[in-house]
Amino acid sequence: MPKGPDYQEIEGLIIPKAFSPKCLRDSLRYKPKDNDVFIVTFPKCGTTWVQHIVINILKRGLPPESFEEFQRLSPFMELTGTGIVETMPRPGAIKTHLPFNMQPYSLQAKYIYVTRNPFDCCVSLFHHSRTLPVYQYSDGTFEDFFEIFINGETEFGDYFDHLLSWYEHRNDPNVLFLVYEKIKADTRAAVLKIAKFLGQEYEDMLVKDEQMMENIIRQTSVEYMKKSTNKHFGSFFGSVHSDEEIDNENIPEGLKHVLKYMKSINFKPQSEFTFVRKGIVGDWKNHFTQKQRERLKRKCIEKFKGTEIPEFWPDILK
Ligand code: PPS
Repeated sequence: MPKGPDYQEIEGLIIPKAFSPKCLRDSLRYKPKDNDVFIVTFPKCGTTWVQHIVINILKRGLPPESFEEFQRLSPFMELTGTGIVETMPRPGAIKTHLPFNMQPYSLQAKYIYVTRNPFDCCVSLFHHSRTLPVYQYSDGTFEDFFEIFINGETEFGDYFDHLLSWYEHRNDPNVLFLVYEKIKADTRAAVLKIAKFLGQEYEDMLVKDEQMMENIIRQTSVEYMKKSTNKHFGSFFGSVHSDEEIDNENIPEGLKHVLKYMKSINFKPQSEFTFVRKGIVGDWKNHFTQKQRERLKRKCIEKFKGTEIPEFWPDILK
């Protein structure tokens, strides 16, 4: 039996064991407001990057200043719970990792879905699970993790079902469907597309102000985010919080739950989290054996049959 990270299953969905089951249940029942924007992904497909692009656009060229501000403007609903989502400043963007059939959905809300090739996604989720202590997976092997991934048994379920569930909605007027590798190849075009989707005034603002556009591209680059975002995440998750600190009313319910969970597993403080890791296309080549490559490729061919998805990643799936 391959050993996976510490997970739990709530309402048929696999989530990290550190998450509050109540927050997940509340999230599944959240009623979207008309001006809600959601950023939806399978884990490790470019969520944090697109969250930062959206925040930089909404803040008219300024990046988030702290972890707390980032959370306020773009909470991860299944993690934080719905309390902070109900009261967050709008416009903002709510992060979820839900497949379409579980996503709180309204035609009056907007959804940005981001996908990434499954090879790099698998590698990225492997490192994420090994690095964050809550998964108790620091000794996890890629060999084991690969089996969990290809069997659709990682957090948030099966990569392929997730992608296919949203692919069907790629042309809906309230859905913007993005591909990580395409954002990487032409970030400027992607930023403009996202701005237009958020509202014509944001696209006009960027077309008029070249300096703002350049600032946003720089402030959402992997080099910039490796420094700022990793520091922000480390400032919150890197230390052991006292009971009084956890009781602070400004900390969302689900984050309190995670902080308590971290204490219960004797988490050791660490100053930085490599949440933003390499941010490149093709790191999978440093991890996959030939056999693993062939198996995942076969699965892609079978699952993506009859769709245009293979065209997203011609180099890998040709
Ligand atoms: S999560 O936990 O699901 O929210 O993770 P997510 O943000 O979706 O994915 C993390 C991967 O995205 C990379 N990343 C970036 N790539 C390019 N540019 C920027 N600015 C950027 N920010 C984050 C991050 O490094 C993870 O990929 P890997 O391959 O692990 O480096």
